[in-house]
Amino acid sequence: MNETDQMNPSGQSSSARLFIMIMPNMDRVDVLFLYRQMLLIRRFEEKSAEMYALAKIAGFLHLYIGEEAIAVGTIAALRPDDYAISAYRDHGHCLARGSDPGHVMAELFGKATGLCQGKGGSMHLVDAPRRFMGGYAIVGGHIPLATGLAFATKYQKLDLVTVCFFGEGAIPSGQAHEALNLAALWKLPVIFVCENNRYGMGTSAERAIALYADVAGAARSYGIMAERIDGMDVLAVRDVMRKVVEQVRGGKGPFFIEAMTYRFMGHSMSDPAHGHYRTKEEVEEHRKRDPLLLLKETILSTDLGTEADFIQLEREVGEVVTAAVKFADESPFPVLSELYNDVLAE
Ligand SMILES: Cc1ncc(C[n+]2csc(CCOP(=O)(O)OP(=O)(O)O)c2C)c(N)n1
Repeated sequence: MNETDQMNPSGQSSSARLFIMIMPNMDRVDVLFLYRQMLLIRRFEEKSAEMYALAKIAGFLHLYIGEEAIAVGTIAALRPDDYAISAYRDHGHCLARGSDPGHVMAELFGKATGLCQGKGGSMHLVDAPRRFMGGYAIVGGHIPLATGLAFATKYQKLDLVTVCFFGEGAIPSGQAHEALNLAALWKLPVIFVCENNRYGMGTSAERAIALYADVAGAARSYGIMAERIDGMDVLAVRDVMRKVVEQVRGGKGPFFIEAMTYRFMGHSMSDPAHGHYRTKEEVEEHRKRDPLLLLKETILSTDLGTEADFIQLEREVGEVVTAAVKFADESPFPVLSELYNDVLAE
């Protein structure tokens, strides 16, 4: 705020008021909440990487760092009873849906107190009470599940939407096309959110996907409405999603979002942040549009928050993540007989 700015009775500067008139969906509580959710995912995942290096977490660990704005912006537009489902890069979606960080960390540790009693691990988080219907490890394998969930809610005449998150690498797969076809044919209330981070493991989209220049074109070819958005800008994601959710809930059929993003880390913990398939310079270039940085700049420049707010949020989130690790570490491993529970054998 500059010296000539005047404060209005609500404590906002005139420049903040002007911005709010242009972007009526912004208020202090909202924007700080969005920032907190992204910060929680970021700090939780940084801590998971540390725990992986200490061998507290086994198996695969795929981090979502850099892509947080998509999960947070999208889920902010949902009702608590709507469904969400995602692939193996799922910690961010699950935390954004409101799952308890202690139970999520315990699941990564393979502990009995984990979201799935320690039997799912990082790639298979499920929190049914929060309508988070899972992380799935088979690329594109959950897209038909999302279509099925949407079919079930329509069949039961419920006014719910299902959001399905997946990477652009799923688009060339057969099941993605079958699912898009049925969703379009039956006008199902499903929103496909393609998180286009430009790489599938160590292969760039240009080298693997014929439609890489217009991934959303796959959906349009089935008559599904589609839009490409900036997946690094959480406010843009949330505002587009609010309109899309309203439209889909209103019975207009499915929608496809291609959210352009970038993963700052390697594909998984076994891949260095910038392997042989991309340069350090490219990663650094994208880091300039870090979603946390972008939102922080907006909040400060509109006087919706101060440096003190960010210090406070860091402290709060830091405590939550520390407590999550302590909970996971002190929890017991599942007993051996648990192996035979939750197993379907007919
Ligand atoms: C059907 C299938 N084929 C191959 C793999 C191995 N695989 C794991 S992740 C991955 C890349 C997927 O990239 P994308 O869908 O863009 O998601 P991202 O990892 O970039 O989030 C591949 C090929 C798999 N898990 N499932």
